[in-house]
Amino acid sequence: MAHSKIHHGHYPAGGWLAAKALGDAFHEQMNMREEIKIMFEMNKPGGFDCPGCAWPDANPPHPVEMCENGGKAMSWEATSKRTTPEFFAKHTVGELLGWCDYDLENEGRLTHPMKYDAVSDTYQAVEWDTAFAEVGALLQSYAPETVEFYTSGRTSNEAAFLYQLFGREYGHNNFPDCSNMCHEPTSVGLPPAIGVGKATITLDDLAECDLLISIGHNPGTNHPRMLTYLREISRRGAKIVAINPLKERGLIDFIPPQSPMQMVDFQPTKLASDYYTVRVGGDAALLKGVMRCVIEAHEAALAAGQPAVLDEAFIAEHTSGYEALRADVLAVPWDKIEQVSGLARSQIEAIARLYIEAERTIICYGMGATQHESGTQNIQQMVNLLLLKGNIGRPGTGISPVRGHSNVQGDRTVGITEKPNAALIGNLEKRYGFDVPKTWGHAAVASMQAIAEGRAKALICMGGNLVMAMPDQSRCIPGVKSLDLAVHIGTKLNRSHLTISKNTYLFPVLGRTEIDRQAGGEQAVTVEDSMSMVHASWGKLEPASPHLKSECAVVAGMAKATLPDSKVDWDKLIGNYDLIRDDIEFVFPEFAGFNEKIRRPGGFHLRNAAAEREWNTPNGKANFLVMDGINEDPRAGDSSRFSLTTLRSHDQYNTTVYGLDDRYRGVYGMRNVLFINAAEAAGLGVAEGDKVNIEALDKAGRPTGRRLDGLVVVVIEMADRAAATYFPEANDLVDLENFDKASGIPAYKNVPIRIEKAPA
Ligand SMILES: Nc1nc2c(c(=O)[nH]1)N[C@H]1C(S)=C(S)[C@@H](COP(=O)(O)OP(=O)(O)OC[C@H]3O[C@@H](n4cnc5c(=O)[nH]c(N)nc54)[C@H](O)[C@@H]3O)O[C@H]1N2
Ligand SMILES: Nc1nc2c(c(=O)[nH]1)N[C@H]1C(S)=C(S)[C@@H](COP(=O)(O)OP(=O)(O)OC[C@H]3O[C@@H](n4cnc5c(=O)[nH]c(N)nc54)[C@H](O)[C@@H]3O)O[C@H]1N2
Ligand SMILES: [Mo]
Repeated sequence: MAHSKIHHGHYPAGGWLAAKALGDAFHEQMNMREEIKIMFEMNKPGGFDCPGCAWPDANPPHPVEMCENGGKAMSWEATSKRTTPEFFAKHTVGELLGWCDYDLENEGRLTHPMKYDAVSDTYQAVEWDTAFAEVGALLQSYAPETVEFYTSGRTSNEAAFLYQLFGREYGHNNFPDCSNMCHEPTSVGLPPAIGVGKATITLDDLAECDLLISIGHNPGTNHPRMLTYLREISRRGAKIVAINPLKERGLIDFIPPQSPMQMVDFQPTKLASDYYTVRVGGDAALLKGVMRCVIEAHEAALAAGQPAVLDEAFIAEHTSGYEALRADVLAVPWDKIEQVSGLARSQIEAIARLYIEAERTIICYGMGATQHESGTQNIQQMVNLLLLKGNIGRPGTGISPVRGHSNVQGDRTVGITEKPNAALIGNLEKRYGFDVPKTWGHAAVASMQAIAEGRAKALICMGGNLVMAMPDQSRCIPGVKSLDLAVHIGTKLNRSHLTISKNTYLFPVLGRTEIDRQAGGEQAVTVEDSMSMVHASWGKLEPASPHLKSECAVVAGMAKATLPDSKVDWDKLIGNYDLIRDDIEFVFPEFAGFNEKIRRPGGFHLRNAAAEREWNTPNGKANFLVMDGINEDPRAGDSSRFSLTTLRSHDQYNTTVYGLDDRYRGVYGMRNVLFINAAEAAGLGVAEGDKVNIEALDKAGRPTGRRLDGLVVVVIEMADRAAATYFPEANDLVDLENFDKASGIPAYKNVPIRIEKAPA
């Protein structure tokens, strides 16, 4: 294991270290020749989509449309290492449970369909047809509403469409999805406000904005290709305001590894012009404070006979609810805003001044805004701020949720939802002629509650690592173990696969880098990025094993075995994915011309009505939506209480741990760390490198017994009253019942804890 250390260097994001890290990742996982070939094909027309994040591709593409972390994701999938039946024969599940997450996935790609054998406590190879028949027979024996169909966001549009078709013909709407842990507050919060649940911007808008406000997002690690755009924004003199409790390297300065000049000069470009370390959970207070300043400035200007600050014409013609919003924000006392946000009134006034001066503003945001009990309302406050100055539906303006998994948005677009609307139900029934269940099903928290409470019989996982990604392993793990059936469709071994139910199957599938050969020849799949661009992805590598199936073929195999009288011609659809796309187009008319359009370089943009100021809300307007209160002071008089936020390191992809370094935060060779600021460390009587224990508290501040011991203190610049550590290790501290009631997203970013110095 690597030597662990803490070293706070002053290196900009990107630069030679990013280039080196990328080289190391390639070197460790695969041979050089393939690496060069794929690097130039990734994220290009005719190539494959990066299995990393959902950031859009440039069109025309850059010569190398790839970043350090995309390279890690790709090499992790295109590795030459293999997890074979021989491996499983040698290691019992009991033994593998003792391995760390990194070591499990680092065994490489799964090669054969496997079935768990309780007598030997091992996974054993099984023929695909046998496995499908057994799974089908089991599924036939359950009431469909007791079965949960999880989707992780790497799944292609085609596989996701077939998967929801299978689930609905089988008879349920239980579609928990990784976006339930991620951007559900976007999908739920934006539609009542602006009529669509997606970003209203495209890459072109980034080139035209005067101000970009980034809230709770760490692009240096999670969307590194975005840094190129932030750099351009900064270089042309536009402002970037970062609102984040942690001072994140990737928002401060950057050297693009693709820029030879900057690499040689070592002259980074400054990114955020202004950085505010808001308190964890303080975003709504901050936004209300900013809106208060903007409205007061507007009213003062009008009283003094000066030009309006607000876009009065836009508000009058396009919006509803302004008066209620005005009354709400003017009523919040400044001392409360300061207390909850942790920022001084003068700082909030400074943000408001930048917003007032800017002609065109974009707000982008990530998990720091969504993963809260008030996640949905946080997003709606951002929209309110934008609407005040008509900053939606004009070039250079808009709202930009920065999505996670590379196709998490597309999966939702093609029907992965627990709440099918009338159009989806009607079109599916028209196309296929079976009755679509009308009762709403389960999203992620509801399905895990059903599993934990013994109401569910079976769990099918299309990718992902649900048991570890969800909160509360103390409840999830026993729940999953008590299921009658679990089927995991994945590429690499993870801890969910080792959480054994009565009948457990592991189905290995092709990754996006691999050639997908079906009866009708080589197939492309499609994905939708964070800005609604849909394009094709063609795998280029030989499959990791001849026994792999595509995700589409696995869904079809299970569906045929479960539904012998299916109305769907599964074999025909998987023989030629164009036919799946024809069906998608029928069910979702916004895909008109789907097959033709994906053959154009760069793909096509799904129309976003709000971006054209067409508001598909019940009242036909963009709505200012009032949030009750501003969250309470998290510490509420108890100075030993902290708000724990759980983050990604630079060396992980969700539950996939690539390595033990978090270069931008100065951590090397370990993950058991707790970030706090210097004053809080002093208050606790600990110094950097000391060990602390943390324990989760319930809402009333009582200890819950859920703890993480022996975390190493890392002192960094961050808001007070807060601490941060990595997920998934911290997930058992997150209470499954602590979620946003509007969207169901777990409050991963605000866990009440107590910290104590570990006894020597
Ligand atoms: N390399 C890599 N890329 C990824 C992923 C990965 O794991 N690795 N994951 C993918 C996925 S699925 C997703 S959803 C995205 C996630 O990408 P991000 O949204 O960037 O996710 P996080 O790292 O969880 O957290 C983002 C930031 O929120 C800040 N934060 C924490 N609490 C608060 C708060 O209360 N208020 C504010 N304003 N900020 C807060 C943290 O300091 C952190 O900088 O990235 C995607 N891309
Ligand atoms: N505390 C805390 N918890 C969190 C978060 C947080 O910020 N804090 N973030 C949440 C978020 S935003 C998300 S999106 C979830 C992530 O939750 P998931 O999406 O469930 O988890 P991943 O870690 O992305 O899944 C990794 C596994 O996916 C499989 N896989 C990889 N590629 C493919 C493929 O092409 N096809 C198939 N079928 N399988 C594949 C591999 O077997 C791999 O082990 O975690 C959530 N959990
Ligand atoms: Mo995510």
